[in-house]
Order: sequence, then structure tokens, then C-alpha cells
Amino acid sequence: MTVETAAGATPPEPELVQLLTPEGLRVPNEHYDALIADITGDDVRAMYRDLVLGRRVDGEAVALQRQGELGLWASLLGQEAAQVGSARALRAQDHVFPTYREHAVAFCRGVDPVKLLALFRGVDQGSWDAAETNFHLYTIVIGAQTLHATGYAMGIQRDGAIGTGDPDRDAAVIAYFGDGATSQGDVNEAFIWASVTNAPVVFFCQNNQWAISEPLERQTRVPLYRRAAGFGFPGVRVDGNDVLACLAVTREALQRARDGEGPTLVEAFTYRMGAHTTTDDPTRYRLNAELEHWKLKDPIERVKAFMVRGDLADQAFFDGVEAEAEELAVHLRAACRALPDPTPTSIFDHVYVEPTPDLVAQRESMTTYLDSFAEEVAR
Ligand SMILES: Cc1ncc(C[n+]2csc(CCOP(=O)(O)OP(=O)(O)O)c2C)c(N)n1
Repeated sequence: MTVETAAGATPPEPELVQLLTPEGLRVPNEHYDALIADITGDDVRAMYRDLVLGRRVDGEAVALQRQGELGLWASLLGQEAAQVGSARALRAQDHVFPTYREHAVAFCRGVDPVKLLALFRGVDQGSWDAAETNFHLYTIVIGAQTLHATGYAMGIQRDGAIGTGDPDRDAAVIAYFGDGATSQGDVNEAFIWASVTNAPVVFFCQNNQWAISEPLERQTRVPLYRRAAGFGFPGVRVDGNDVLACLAVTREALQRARDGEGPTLVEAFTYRMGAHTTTDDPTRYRLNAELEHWKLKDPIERVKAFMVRGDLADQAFFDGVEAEAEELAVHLRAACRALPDPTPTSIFDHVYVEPTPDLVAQRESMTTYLDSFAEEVAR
């Protein structure tokens, strides 16, 4: 794959791993180039497709929420590269512990986006089977999943599934969270446990600059990635709008974990282009100039420019991806509206592997209560 490099291009911000400038020029990097040396034109095209389809799932969900079809949606707009780059660094046996915004990671892991819509429509509580894709359920409690991820990673370690040198066996865990989550006790506890047990976990922080209306400067006095040093493991800051850099950095961190070298904190420096969720109004606390500044760093336009410059794709390819995105959107709209309401008693299912006597009694009591309405109607 031959591409123009960025001689004389604007240097990246200090302390930030960047392999693609916002203009789509390739920034040579002695260390990280080796980590993506195997990436072919086909791989770049595949990642472009993930970015576009991931954005389309998100955009369609926002529209569906606006039409009253979903109760809420947390948009990933602007964070596509951080999600796709990191997700494409994963192997099948790795495990993902997401927050509530990781729709493109879910997409890359093969989770049906309709299942994400079902959660936000309120007709189930996250019905995808985590065992099928190793993509665990969304977590709304900020930072809690970092503890789940660390515990899971400690389990993998105890199963001897790290450091064997077998690429199909050695596994790692990745936990996603936001900049605001770094202020949570859970996240700090997870860092400590992961560090002292040398757990095979990658902490992937999407620093999108805002925790609802709280800006980054209310969370930290130092760049977030530097926190890792205090816990005793490496931290690295990557341009979160650069899919290649996110891929390279996450690949390295995951491999360290799989090799038994312990945790890494990756801070993907990015920006939340939309509202925190569809119930939020960012115009009340955020300046438009900031948004305009970040628009110029768009993760999809950047790869597209890179592909065009390097002759990695022609117009027919871009049109094809666009058509696929449109088809996906049509499917999502119809599938969302057709989602069945749950049976009221399904809330008792899947609480435990074996239902407890208490739960069985509660389900029976609820069934009797619901049946009483049917009897009333019949009378
Ligand atoms: C333990 C806990 N405290 C507070 C909240 C309310 N809350 C929901 S989202 C959010 C901000 C999260 O910001 P950040 O971690 O930066 O992630 P982002 O939403 O920006 O991706 C808060 C405080 C919550 N869900 N859980």
C-alpha cells in the first residue's frame, strides 16, 4: 500500500500518537508503523466501511429516538475511529466490557444493532448473548465495568490463557469508559487490582472531553494517560480520531496483556460531537467554536482523504458503502418498529442460571395478578 506521507504537515499535538493527519496524510512513526505493517488496502477499506456503517447505525438511532421509537440514545458521533480502531485490534477470544456508547465496537464484534435498539426502546435489558461475541452487556453505572473487566481478566489469568505463545489461546480483556469515569472510585480500584495482579486488561478511555456538562478540566489536572504511571503500568495517549493510530496502539496494549505483561491505559483523545444523550442540550454549556474545531478532525473524512490520496479506493467503492449504509438504515427502522413488547414476566428470566425459590414465587404472583385482568375482561 503506497501512500503520500506528511512531510511538512502540521505536527500532532504533543504526547499524542498520530499516524494520519486530519488531512489524511500518513505520519511515519518508527515504533507504531511496525504494528500496522500488515494492514492492506482491503483492511483499510473494511475499516472505512465499519466507520460509515457504525455512524449510520448511530444516526438512525438518533432519528428513531426523535420519532418516539426509542426512549433514549447515547450517540457515538465523532468517536467512530476510537471504537473501530480498538475493536479491530481484538481477537475472537478477547472480551469486551463496554459502557453505553460503544455501538461501533458492538458492530465490529458482530452484535446485531437491532439488539442495541431494543435496549434503548426498553423492550429488553440487553438481549445479546455475551458468550456469542464476547461483547458483554452495556453498563450504565459509570465505571463499574472496569471492575467487571479486571475480575474477568484475573479469571483468564488463572485459567492459564495468557503467555502461552498460542495466538489462538492467549486472551485479553478491554474495558471502555469515558473521561468522566476516571473520577469514579470503581475505575481507580480497577486500576489498582489490575496493576497488583498484573491482569491482562486494557483500559480504553475515550476522552471525549465532556462528562455530560462537566468539562475535562473538572476531572483532572494532568493528561489522563499519565495517571497509569501512578498505578504502575504504562499509559499512552492516541489521537482518537485516527483509526490507524487507535488500531496500532490498541494492538500493542492487547498483545502486552495476552503475553502476560499486565494492564495498559489507552487514552483516545477525541470529541463527543453530539449531545451526551438525546435528553441533553449541549448548547447550554458548550461553545459552538469548539464543535467547529473538531469537525475539521472528522475520523471518517480523514480516512477517506487518505484512501483517495493513496488510490486505495475509487468512487464506486465509496458509493457502494453509502448504498449499504442506506440499506442498513432502512432495515433498522423497520426492525425497530417491529420489535415485540416483552412479556411482563420475562424480567424474572436470566437473573440467575437457576431461578431461586423467591424468584419463582414472585413470577407466580405476578402471573396470577396479570391473569386477573384477563378474567375481569371475560366477565
Ligand atoms: C455511578 C454513576 N454516577 C453518575 C451517573 C450519571 N451519569 C451518566 S453518564 C455520566 C457522565 C459520564 O461521562 P464520561 O464517563 O466522560 O462518559 P461519556 O458519557 O462522556 O462517554 C454521568 C455522571 C451514572 N450513570 N453512574
